[in-house]
Amino acid sequence: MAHQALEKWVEQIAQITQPKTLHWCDGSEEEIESLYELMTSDGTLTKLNESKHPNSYLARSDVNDVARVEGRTFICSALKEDAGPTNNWMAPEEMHAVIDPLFEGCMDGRVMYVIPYLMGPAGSPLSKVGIEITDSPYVVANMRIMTRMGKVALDELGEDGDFVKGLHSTGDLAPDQRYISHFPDENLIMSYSSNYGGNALLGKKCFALRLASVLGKREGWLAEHMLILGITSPEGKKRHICAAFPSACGKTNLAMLVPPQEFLDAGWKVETIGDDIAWLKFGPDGKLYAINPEFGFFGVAPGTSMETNPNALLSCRANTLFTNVALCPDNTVWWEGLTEEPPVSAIDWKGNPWTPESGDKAAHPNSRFTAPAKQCPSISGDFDSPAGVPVDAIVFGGRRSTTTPLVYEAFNWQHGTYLGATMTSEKTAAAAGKVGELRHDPMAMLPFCGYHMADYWQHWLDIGEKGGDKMPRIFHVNWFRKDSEGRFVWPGFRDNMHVLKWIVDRCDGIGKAKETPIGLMPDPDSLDLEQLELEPEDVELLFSVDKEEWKEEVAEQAEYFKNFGDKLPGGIQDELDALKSRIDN
Ligand code: O2Y
Ligand code: MN
Repeated sequence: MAHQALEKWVEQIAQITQPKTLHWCDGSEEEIESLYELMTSDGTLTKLNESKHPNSYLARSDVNDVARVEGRTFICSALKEDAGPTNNWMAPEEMHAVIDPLFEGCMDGRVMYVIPYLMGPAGSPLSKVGIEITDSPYVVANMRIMTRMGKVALDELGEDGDFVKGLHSTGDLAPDQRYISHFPDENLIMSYSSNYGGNALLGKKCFALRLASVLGKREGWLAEHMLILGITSPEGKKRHICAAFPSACGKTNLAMLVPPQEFLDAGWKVETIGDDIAWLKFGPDGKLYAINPEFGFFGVAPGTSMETNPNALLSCRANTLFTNVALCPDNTVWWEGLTEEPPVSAIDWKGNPWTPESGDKAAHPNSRFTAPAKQCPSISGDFDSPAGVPVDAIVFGGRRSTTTPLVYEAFNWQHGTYLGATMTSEKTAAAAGKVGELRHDPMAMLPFCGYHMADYWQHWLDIGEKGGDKMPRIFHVNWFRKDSEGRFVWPGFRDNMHVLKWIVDRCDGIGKAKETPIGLMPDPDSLDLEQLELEPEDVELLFSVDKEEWKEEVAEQAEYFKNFGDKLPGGIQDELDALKSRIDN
């Protein structure tokens, strides 16, 4: 028996959008082969060199459609108050009045694809079903990599299961008609006039973070912008870490970290469960368990190389869709940072001839690879586990050239929530705004929290209250501290393993820590940094807490919290007051 509410909705959308045909996606090989054939013959895709990139393709997006558009992303809750000061809000009826007419007849002459997809492993109590309706075969191909698509999702849905509705149309890609709209009360996403990434692959940021965060608040769980990794010690003890970082902080690299040789020799193992999103729910034993709701990686290409992230590069060798990277004469791909030597010539992301002398970027800075997660050499055997993995530690991070030490631990869950709520990062050249300027990005959820940020912090406090002493420990890291000459002091990349080991040691009750005004910090010798050959003054800087800098930090945090008025949770205010008094004394 079919799911009647689903069939009715699909019929209704077809009536409105008037496609020439309707196609229910089953996720089969035959289906994707025919879509790839269609898209190569109409020029949407270029087939890549079959021996070097088997079954892989290159797409170029419209030049005005190359990234998520926060300015045109809306939370349409009934009350403005429920979207809060960090989201764009429009009343649901007002947004419907704007966006519904855009969908009228918008699929004329096009195929309407119905994509059933599952976020999370089959049979998991943490997983949820979404249905995306789209007129873009490129979106279908991406969704097939990024989610568990087709029959598996319909089986999970059954005859009367709940699902999140997503309606997407390419429109004519006009930026001023672009709307990424979320209707939490209707479990509905409507996206118009963009075919790019987070704007169009509705399972990712729109469902798995913005709507899921609202569902999590209602149902007592957390939808987080976090990687998930597993670390196994030489003794065979496995620990799991979820970590949230703003963009440009090396999140994908950490998710796929290859430990330094001495750790490998000693028997340490790091495994990847997720690179971007984690759903966390209480298990039957009262601990928090995490799943990665996604099935693939939508990774940023520039800067990815065998040196910076071999596991990412190996993940996208085959069965991969590249978007906005450069095309080499032998039909392989290239982007800035892939190799030291650029190709002698290429076709750039806009489709124009390119040489290194041209001075332009060959690949767009936000160019991407969409690759199956299971192709990652470090993927964990628990990736498909319906129960998820027990979370031992949560790590927050940011890019700070001053003030914030390499690593410290929160005193408790409430203090840890405060560390997440006060996350800041310096803007890099890739982000809009002045380089170096601080941007607040609480829990790295600023663009992704689907409701009032202060209510979200309260939800974190409530979850902590419920979990009691079974909650994960919370840490803060900063890989980006600079010396007076502007040089990064910490080598980063593989050597972040030294910090992860201290975190794991803390979870095991063997890592030593001392109390400081900002939290619990390691003695530098408990990190065993000998191999790194750091100068003593570098080590001192990495672990220093300068009271004058922290006085400014606290004042700035207090100023930031004014944006949330009397919605600011008491627990967060208490932590601010306590930090201020520890710094002042
Ligand atoms: O511009 C986009 O649509 C991609 S943004 C993105 C992609 C993968 C993982 N995270 C992000 C992000 O913005 O956090
Ligand atoms: Mn992300």
